[in-house]
Amino acid sequence: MLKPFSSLIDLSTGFLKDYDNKVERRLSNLKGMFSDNESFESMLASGDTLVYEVFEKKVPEESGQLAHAVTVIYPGKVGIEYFMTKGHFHVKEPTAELYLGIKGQGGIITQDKEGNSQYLDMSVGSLVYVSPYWAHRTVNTSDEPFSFLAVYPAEAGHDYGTIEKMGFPKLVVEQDGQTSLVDNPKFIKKTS
Ligand code: S6P
Ligand code: ZN
Repeated sequence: MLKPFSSLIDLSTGFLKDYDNKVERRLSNLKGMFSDNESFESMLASGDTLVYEVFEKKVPEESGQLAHAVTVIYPGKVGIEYFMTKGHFHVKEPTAELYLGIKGQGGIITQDKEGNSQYLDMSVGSLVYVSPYWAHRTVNTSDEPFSFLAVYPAEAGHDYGTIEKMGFPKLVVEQDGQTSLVDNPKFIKKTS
Protein backbone atom coordinates (compact mmCIF):
# COMPACT_ATOMS: atom_id res chain seq x y z
CA MET A 1 0.00 0.00 0.00
CA LEU A 2 1.25 3.48 -0.89
CA LYS A 3 2.33 5.48 2.15
CA PRO A 4 1.50 9.20 2.38
CA PHE A 5 4.26 11.32 0.87
CA SER A 6 5.08 14.91 0.04
CA SER A 7 7.00 16.70 -2.65
CA LEU A 8 8.19 20.25 -3.20
CA ILE A 9 7.33 22.83 -5.83
CA ASP A 10 9.86 25.66 -5.88
CA LEU A 11 7.49 28.60 -6.18
CA SER A 12 10.29 30.93 -7.23
CA THR A 13 11.09 28.85 -10.34
CA GLY A 14 7.83 26.95 -10.86
CA PHE A 15 9.59 23.57 -11.03
CA LEU A 16 8.76 20.40 -9.08
CA LYS A 17 11.99 19.44 -7.33
CA ASP A 18 11.58 15.76 -6.53
CA TYR A 19 9.68 14.34 -9.47
CA ASP A 20 9.69 10.63 -10.34
CA ASN A 21 9.33 10.95 -14.10
CA LYS A 22 9.85 13.71 -16.65
CA VAL A 23 8.16 13.88 -20.06
CA GLU A 24 9.77 16.16 -22.64
CA ARG A 25 7.76 17.44 -25.59
CA ARG A 26 9.69 19.00 -28.43
CA LEU A 27 8.49 20.63 -31.64
CA SER A 28 8.79 17.32 -33.50
CA ASN A 29 6.38 15.72 -30.99
CA LEU A 30 3.77 18.35 -31.93
CA LYS A 31 3.87 17.86 -35.69
CA GLY A 32 0.50 18.68 -37.29
CA MET A 33 -0.85 20.39 -34.19
CA PHE A 34 0.03 23.99 -34.96
CA SER A 35 -2.02 25.74 -37.60
CA ASP A 36 0.84 27.27 -39.57
CA ASN A 37 2.69 24.31 -41.11
CA GLU A 38 5.16 26.43 -43.03
CA SER A 39 6.34 28.25 -39.89
CA PHE A 40 6.44 24.91 -38.07
CA GLU A 41 8.69 23.30 -40.68
CA SER A 42 11.08 26.25 -40.89
CA MET A 43 11.34 26.45 -37.10
CA LEU A 44 11.96 22.70 -36.87
CA ALA A 45 14.66 22.96 -39.55
CA SER A 46 16.64 25.24 -37.25
CA GLY A 47 16.32 22.98 -34.19
CA ASP A 48 13.99 20.65 -32.32
CA THR A 49 13.06 23.19 -29.63
CA LEU A 50 11.81 22.04 -26.24
CA VAL A 51 8.18 23.22 -26.01
CA TYR A 52 7.14 21.82 -22.62
CA GLU A 53 8.07 19.41 -19.87
CA VAL A 54 5.86 17.46 -17.46
CA PHE A 55 7.28 16.56 -14.04
CA GLU A 56 5.26 13.70 -12.60
CA LYS A 57 4.93 12.03 -9.23
CA LYS A 58 4.30 8.31 -9.64
CA VAL A 59 1.17 6.82 -8.11
CA PRO A 60 -0.55 3.56 -9.09
CA GLU A 61 -2.98 4.04 -12.00
CA GLU A 62 -5.95 2.76 -10.04
CA SER A 63 -9.26 4.09 -8.79
CA GLY A 64 -8.94 6.25 -5.67
CA GLN A 65 -5.39 7.48 -6.39
CA LEU A 66 -4.71 11.08 -7.43
CA ALA A 67 -2.08 11.56 -10.11
CA HIS A 68 -0.33 14.93 -10.00
CA ALA A 69 2.21 16.64 -12.17
CA VAL A 70 3.74 20.05 -12.83
CA THR A 71 3.89 21.19 -16.45
CA VAL A 72 6.26 23.92 -17.61
CA ILE A 73 5.49 25.38 -21.04
CA TYR A 74 8.35 27.43 -22.42
CA PRO A 75 7.72 30.78 -24.13
CA GLY A 76 7.50 30.77 -27.90
CA LYS A 77 5.21 30.77 -30.91
CA VAL A 78 4.82 28.87 -34.16
CA GLY A 79 3.78 31.65 -36.51
CA ILE A 80 1.33 33.60 -34.34
CA GLU A 81 0.18 30.59 -32.30
CA TYR A 82 1.56 30.30 -28.79
CA PHE A 83 3.49 27.25 -27.59
CA MET A 84 1.01 24.77 -26.14
CA THR A 85 0.50 21.23 -24.92
CA LYS A 86 -0.76 18.45 -27.19
CA GLY A 87 -4.08 18.42 -25.36
CA HIS A 88 -6.25 15.41 -24.65
CA PHE A 89 -9.55 13.95 -23.60
CA HIS A 90 -9.37 11.51 -20.72
CA VAL A 91 -9.80 7.87 -21.75
CA LYS A 92 -12.14 7.48 -18.78
CA GLU A 93 -14.23 10.41 -19.88
CA PRO A 94 -16.21 11.05 -16.66
CA THR A 95 -13.07 12.22 -14.85
CA ALA A 96 -12.42 15.84 -13.92
CA GLU A 97 -9.13 17.61 -13.33
CA LEU A 98 -7.95 20.56 -11.25
CA TYR A 99 -5.24 22.99 -12.44
CA LEU A 100 -3.40 25.54 -10.33
CA GLY A 101 -1.27 28.30 -11.88
CA ILE A 102 2.17 28.42 -10.21
CA LYS A 103 4.30 30.79 -12.26
CA GLY A 104 3.88 32.85 -15.40
CA GLN A 105 0.86 33.54 -17.53
CA GLY A 106 -1.13 31.39 -19.87
CA GLY A 107 -4.51 29.92 -20.51
CA ILE A 108 -6.45 26.75 -21.02
CA ILE A 109 -8.58 25.95 -24.03
CA THR A 110 -11.24 23.30 -23.52
CA GLN A 111 -13.81 21.56 -25.67
CA ASP A 112 -16.55 19.01 -25.28
CA LYS A 113 -17.41 16.29 -27.80
CA GLU A 114 -20.04 18.53 -29.44
CA GLY A 115 -17.37 21.08 -30.34
CA ASN A 116 -18.34 23.63 -27.67
CA SER A 117 -15.23 25.42 -26.48
CA GLN A 118 -14.20 27.61 -23.60
CA TYR A 119 -10.97 29.53 -22.94
CA LEU A 120 -9.88 30.52 -19.42
CA ASP A 121 -6.96 32.81 -18.59
CA MET A 122 -4.47 31.47 -16.07
CA SER A 123 -1.97 33.28 -13.89
CA VAL A 124 -0.33 32.58 -10.52
CA GLY A 125 -2.98 31.18 -8.20
CA SER A 126 -5.63 30.51 -10.87
CA LEU A 127 -7.60 27.45 -9.96
CA VAL A 128 -9.26 25.88 -12.98
CA TYR A 129 -11.77 23.09 -12.78
CA VAL A 130 -11.81 21.03 -15.95
CA SER A 131 -15.17 19.28 -15.92
CA PRO A 132 -15.54 15.62 -16.86
CA TYR A 133 -15.79 14.99 -20.65
CA TRP A 134 -13.93 18.22 -21.58
CA ALA A 135 -10.66 18.00 -23.49
CA HIS A 136 -8.00 20.46 -22.38
CA ARG A 137 -4.88 22.11 -23.78
CA THR A 138 -2.78 24.77 -22.06
CA VAL A 139 -0.87 27.60 -23.74
CA ASN A 140 1.88 29.95 -22.64
CA THR A 141 0.84 33.50 -23.58
CA SER A 142 3.84 35.22 -21.99
CA ASP A 143 7.58 35.58 -22.52
CA GLU A 144 8.60 33.53 -19.49
CA PRO A 145 7.98 29.85 -18.62
CA PHE A 146 4.38 29.13 -17.62
CA SER A 147 4.07 26.53 -14.88
CA PHE A 148 1.00 24.86 -13.39
CA LEU A 149 0.02 21.90 -11.24
CA ALA A 150 -2.52 19.35 -12.47
CA VAL A 151 -4.30 16.89 -10.17
CA TYR A 152 -6.47 14.16 -11.68
CA PRO A 153 -7.78 10.65 -11.04
CA ALA A 154 -4.88 8.30 -11.66
CA GLU A 155 -6.99 5.97 -13.78
CA ALA A 156 -8.14 8.78 -16.13
CA GLY A 157 -5.74 7.96 -19.01
CA HIS A 158 -4.91 10.25 -21.95
CA ASP A 159 -6.63 10.12 -25.32
CA TYR A 160 -4.36 12.12 -27.65
CA GLY A 161 -5.61 10.51 -30.87
CA THR A 162 -8.98 12.30 -30.94
CA ILE A 163 -7.30 15.71 -30.62
CA GLU A 164 -4.69 14.79 -33.25
CA LYS A 165 -7.58 14.16 -35.66
CA MET A 166 -9.96 17.01 -34.79
CA GLY A 167 -7.85 19.75 -33.15
CA PHE A 168 -9.48 22.40 -30.97
CA PRO A 169 -12.20 24.75 -32.27
CA LYS A 170 -10.12 27.83 -31.40
CA LEU A 171 -6.47 28.80 -31.76
CA VAL A 172 -4.78 30.96 -29.13
CA VAL A 173 -2.69 33.54 -30.98
CA GLU A 174 -0.92 36.83 -30.62
CA GLN A 175 -2.41 39.59 -32.77
CA ASP A 176 -1.31 43.23 -32.53
CA GLY A 177 0.50 42.42 -29.28
CA GLN A 178 -2.67 40.97 -27.71
CA THR A 179 -3.73 37.41 -26.89
CA SER A 180 -6.70 36.53 -29.10
CA LEU A 181 -8.82 33.53 -29.90
CA VAL A 182 -9.46 32.82 -33.55
CA ASP A 183 -11.43 30.05 -35.25
CA ASN A 184 -9.32 27.03 -36.17
CA PRO A 185 -9.89 26.59 -39.91
CA LYS A 186 -8.71 22.96 -39.68
CA PHE A 187 -11.04 21.97 -36.81
CA ILE A 188 -13.01 18.83 -37.57
CA LYS A 189 -16.29 18.76 -35.71
CA LYS A 190 -17.48 15.35 -34.61
CA THR A 191 -20.49 14.32 -36.69
CA SER A 192 -21.93 11.42 -34.70
C1 S6P B 1 -2.96 15.24 -17.21
C2 S6P B 1 -2.87 16.73 -17.16
C3 S6P B 1 -1.49 17.34 -17.40
C4 S6P B 1 -1.00 17.15 -18.86
C5 S6P B 1 0.23 18.00 -19.17
C6 S6P B 1 0.74 17.87 -20.59
O1 S6P B 1 -4.28 14.79 -17.24
O2 S6P B 1 -3.83 17.31 -18.00
O3 S6P B 1 -0.55 16.83 -16.51
O4 S6P B 1 -0.73 15.80 -19.14
O5 S6P B 1 -0.07 19.34 -18.94
O6 S6P B 1 -0.29 17.98 -21.53
P1 S6P B 1 -0.56 16.81 -22.56
O7 S6P B 1 -1.81 17.22 -23.28
O8 S6P B 1 0.62 16.67 -23.43
O9 S6P B 1 -0.78 15.55 -21.72
ZN1 ZN C 1 -5.90 15.81 -18.35
